[in-house]
Amino acid sequence: MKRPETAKIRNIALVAHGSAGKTTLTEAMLYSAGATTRLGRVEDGTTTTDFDEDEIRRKISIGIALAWAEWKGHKLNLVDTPGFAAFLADARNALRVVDGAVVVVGAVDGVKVQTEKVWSTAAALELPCAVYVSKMDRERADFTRAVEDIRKNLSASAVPLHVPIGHEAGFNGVVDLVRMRALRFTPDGSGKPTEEEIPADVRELAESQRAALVEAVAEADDGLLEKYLEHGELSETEVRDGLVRAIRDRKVFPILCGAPSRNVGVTPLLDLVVEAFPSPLDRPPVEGTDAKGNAVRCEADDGAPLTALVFKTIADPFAGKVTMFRIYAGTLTSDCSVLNVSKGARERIGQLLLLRGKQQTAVESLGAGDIGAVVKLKETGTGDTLCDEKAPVRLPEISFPAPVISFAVEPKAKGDEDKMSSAFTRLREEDPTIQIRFDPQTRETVVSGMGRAHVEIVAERLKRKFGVDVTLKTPRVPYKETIKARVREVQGRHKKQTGGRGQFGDCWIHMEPLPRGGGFEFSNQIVGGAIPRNFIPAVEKGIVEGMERGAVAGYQVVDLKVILYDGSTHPVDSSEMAFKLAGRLAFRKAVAQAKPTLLEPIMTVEVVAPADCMGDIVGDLNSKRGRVLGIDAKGRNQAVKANVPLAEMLEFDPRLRSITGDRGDYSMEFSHYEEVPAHIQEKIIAESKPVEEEEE
Ligand SMILES: Nc1nc2c(ncn2[C@@H]2O[C@H](COP(=O)(O)OP(=O)(O)OP(=O)(O)O)[C@@H](O)[C@H]2O)c(=O)[nH]1
Ligand SMILES: [Mg+2]
Repeated sequence: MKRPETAKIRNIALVAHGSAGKTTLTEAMLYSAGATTRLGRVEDGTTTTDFDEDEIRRKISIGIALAWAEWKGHKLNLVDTPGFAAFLADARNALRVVDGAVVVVGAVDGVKVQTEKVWSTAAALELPCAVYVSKMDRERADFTRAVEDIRKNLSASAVPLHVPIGHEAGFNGVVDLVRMRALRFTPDGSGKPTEEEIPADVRELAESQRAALVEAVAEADDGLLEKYLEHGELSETEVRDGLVRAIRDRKVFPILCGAPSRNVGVTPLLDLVVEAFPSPLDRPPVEGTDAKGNAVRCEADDGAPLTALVFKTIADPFAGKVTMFRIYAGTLTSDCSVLNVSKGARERIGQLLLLRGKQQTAVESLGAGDIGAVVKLKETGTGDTLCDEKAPVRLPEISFPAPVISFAVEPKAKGDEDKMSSAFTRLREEDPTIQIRFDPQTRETVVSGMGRAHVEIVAERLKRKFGVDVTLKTPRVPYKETIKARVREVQGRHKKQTGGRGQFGDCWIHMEPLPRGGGFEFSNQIVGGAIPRNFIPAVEKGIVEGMERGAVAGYQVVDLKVILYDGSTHPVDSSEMAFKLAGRLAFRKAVAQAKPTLLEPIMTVEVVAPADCMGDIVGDLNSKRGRVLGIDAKGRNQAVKANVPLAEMLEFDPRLRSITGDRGDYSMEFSHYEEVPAHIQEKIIAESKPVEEEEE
C-alpha cells in the first residue's frame, strides 16, 4: 500500500480477559475491511492473528500479533493481544504503543479480573477506549446486563453507542444511536449492513439510550451542556463532533456490540475507529531523553529524526528474529542503519515489513506514527529504542512483571545443557517474562514464568523451535540453615602423624546466632600469636566451607557469628590446609551443639479475585501455613495479601484456577526467611539425605 499520512493512521490494541473474543473480532475486522478473503475461526486454527503453532493447538492467543487493514482511506494497525494472565505483559506492551484501545467484554461473562487490569493500564496511559460487547449471539447474552456491569466495574462514563437488534441466535443488527438508524447484517457473514428504520420492539430502548448518550456527550463539554439544557436536544453533528472530542479526552467510553464470529456489528467498529479514535498526531508527543539526559519531545513528524520503540520480538530459528516497532518520530526506510540507543549498537535495517499475522508485505518506508517490523536485527530486543545516529533519544523503558511460578528444568538428553541454555537466551528475547537461573543452593537450573501454562509453552517451544527436549519438575525449595543457641569454647583440632611430615592445626571458637539476614561474621580475638596470623584466614575459610555444606540437611548455614579466640600451632607440621580442616571441624562440632534448625523462604503473595471466592482463597492460604496480612477492595474484586512459605506456593497456580474458575490472579515476591516448623523439618531432613550423600 501507499505510505499513509500520519493523520490517516489508527493504531488500535484489542485487549480483554482470556477468550473474550479479541482474535475473533480482529479476524472479522480484517475480513470486513477486505484485508482477508475468508473469515477464519479460532476453533479451526484459521485466524490471521493466532497463527503460531502453540496458539493453534491451544486455541488461545499467546503473544502480540499485528494485522494491518485499510478502511475508508485510513490505515489501521490492529494489535491483537493475549488475555490470559500469564501473557498479560504483551497486552501491556501493546497498549504502550497504540493510540486507542478496544476493550472486549463477553456478553455472557461480563467484566473479569483481567478486563479490569487492562482497563487500568489503558487509564494510566490515558488511552481513549471503546468497549465492545462480543458474542451477542450466544445463549444468555444480555446487553443491558453487560452495560450495567461495564458501568459499575470499568467506568460510569461508559455509554452505549449502539443497542442490539434481536436476541441470542436471532441477534442480527444494531441501532446506531447517533443517527438513530438500524443496521441489519445479512446472515452470509459478509459483514455488510443494510440501513433501515428502527424496529418497533427496540425503539423504546434506543430512545432511552440515545438520551443517555446525548447527555453524556453534553456533560463532557460546557458549551454543549448549555445548549442541551436550553433546548433539551443536540443536533446530529453536535452529537457526533462532541462524541469524538469526548472519546479522545476519555470523558466518554462508547459501548458497541456484535457477534464477530458471524460478522455482525463489526463494520460500525471500523467506522468508529476511523472517525473518532485519534491519529498519532492527535496524541500528546512521547517524551524521551537525549544523550545529555535532557527531556526531548518526539513529535509525530515524518521529517523529524527517527525515534522508534521495539515492543515485541519473535525468535524464529529459521526465518530469523522478527522485531516489531512503533515509530514515534521521523521516517524509517529499508536498507539503512540506525542506532539502538539502549544497547549502544548500530543496527542494519534490511527490508521493512508490514505484518498481517504471519504474512509479510515489503514496504520501502514507514512514516511517523506507523507500526512495522523488520527481520534479523542482531542486538535489538524488546523495549529498545531505535533512532537516528545523529540525534540519539531514549524512550522510557518497558518494564516486565516478576514471574510467579518456577520449575526445575533439565534436558532429557545428557550433554544438551549448553544447547538448552542458548535456546533459553533466544526465547528470552521473545519473552522477557521468562527467567532462567542456576541455583547453586539446590544445584538446579530453574525456569520461572507467569504461570504453569506459560512455562509449559516455553518447554514446548524449546523442543519445537530449538530441538531441545526438557523435563519440568517442581523445583527444590532453597532452604537455609541457622543456629538458635550460643555455644562457647569449642575446639577443632586436626592432627595427623603418618610417616614423613605431619599435619597440625588447632583452634578454639565461640559461636552465636545473628538476627535474620545477618549473614556471617567472623571475629578474630587471638592474642599473643596462639595461631600465627597467616593461618587465621585459613581457619575462617574452613568455617565458611562448613557453612556451605550445611549442618542438618545440607543447605547453606547463615546468620551466625564465629569468634576465634584461641588455638595452638606446631613449628613444623602446621599449614594452611591443617588450619582449614581445624576450622571446619570446630564449625561442625559447634553447630551441632548450637541447636541447628532449618529456614525456609517466605513469600509475600497478593491474590486478586471476585469477593465470592475470597473465603475459599483465605481458607486455602491458611491451610498452607499462610498468614493473611489484610484484605482490600479492588474495584469489584478483593485483594488479599499474605505471607506464605514458598514450599506451599509451588502448586498454587492450578489451585487458584480451580477455586476461582480462572477469575483470579496472583503475584508473589520473596519476603524473608523463617524457621521451618519442627514436624515439617523432619520430613525435609529425611528427604534431603541423598543431596548430602551426593556431595560427599
Ligand atoms: N458465539 C460466538 N462465539 C464467539 C464469538 N467471538 C468469539 N467467540 C468464541 O469465543 C472463543 C474465544 O474467542 P477468541 O477470539 O479466541 O478470544 P480471545 O479474546 O482472542 O482469547 P485469548 O486471545 O485467548 O485471550 C472462541 O471459541 C470463539 O469462537 C462470537 O461473536 N460469538
Ligand atoms: Mg486471542
